[in-house]
Amino acid sequence: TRTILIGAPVDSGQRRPGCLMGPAAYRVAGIAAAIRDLGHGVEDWGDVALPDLRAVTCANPAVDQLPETLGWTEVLADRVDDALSEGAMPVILGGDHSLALGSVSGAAAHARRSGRPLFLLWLDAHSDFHTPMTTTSGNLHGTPVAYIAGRDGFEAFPPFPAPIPADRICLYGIRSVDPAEHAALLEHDIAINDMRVLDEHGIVAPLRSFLTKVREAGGMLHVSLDVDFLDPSIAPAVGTTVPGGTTFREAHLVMELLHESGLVTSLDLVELNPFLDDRGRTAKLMVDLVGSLMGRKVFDRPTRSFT
Ligand code: DIR
Ligand code: MN
Ligand code: MN
Ligand code: MN
Repeated sequence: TRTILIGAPVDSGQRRPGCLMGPAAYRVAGIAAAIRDLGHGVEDWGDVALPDLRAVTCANPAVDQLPETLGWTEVLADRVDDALSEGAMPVILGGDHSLALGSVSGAAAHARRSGRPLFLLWLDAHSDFHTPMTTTSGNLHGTPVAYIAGRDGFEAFPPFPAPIPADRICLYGIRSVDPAEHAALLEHDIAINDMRVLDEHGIVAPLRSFLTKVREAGGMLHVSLDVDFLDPSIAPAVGTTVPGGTTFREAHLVMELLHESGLVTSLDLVELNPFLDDRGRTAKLMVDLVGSLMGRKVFDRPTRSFT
């Protein structure tokens, strides 16, 4: 696989400074070498820059840093679309989760042109299903899934290219959902694999069933990995820790299954706040997980069928 690293020093989707240091932390933790050592091509396109801001308004006065987030959305959509158009797999080094407003837009634009359906796997403690109209925190990192699913309330943003139907979206690992998100999720047919589901069925079965759908549809698959998908005891470097996250082995198993599926076409690494890290351990763990997603394993196993 040819991979392209895209640095996204996005810090406008929440109010705790530090995510802008994420791309540098991933590079220091050796992300390029980790991928290259597995036999893949790696190109680093550097960090994207924020374009000149446009004046935009939003009916909800709580919304924070809308012009900045809009600027990042436009530039990242373009860059991710470019990387996919070169036949490569973009890996977006975040940056807070608002960057997915742009990265998934780029993937969706590319999928539409190539005539393939796009699927979304959201590995996160949060559902990120607010619209700019329903958010109470005003932090736009809590909104990308709603944008991607085509919900109303994003009039300040470019129309999402070919919104992803709810049955092609899989939320995985969630354990913190605000009341307005909860109500909206119940009206959409999104696969909600909260921690209760994963405790009861294990980490493998729900993922395999989603991957089967992707494969049968000949789809592209965008994976968005939020640091808080992981338990805070192993991944402290995130502004919004939530107890009860996935363990080291569970997270690696998810990555190993994703590798075996051969379906992942683009990847976000989001919400790493290196200022909160403990001697780089969270950055190193995220790089390690990327290694598993790109094919690192102790012994080869026959590729499994997911049915
Ligand atoms: C929280 C989002 N529900 C909010 N929190 C997130 O502020 O709307 N943290 N996404 O990662
Ligand atoms: Mn372009
Ligand atoms: Mn998130
Ligand atoms: Mn989160």
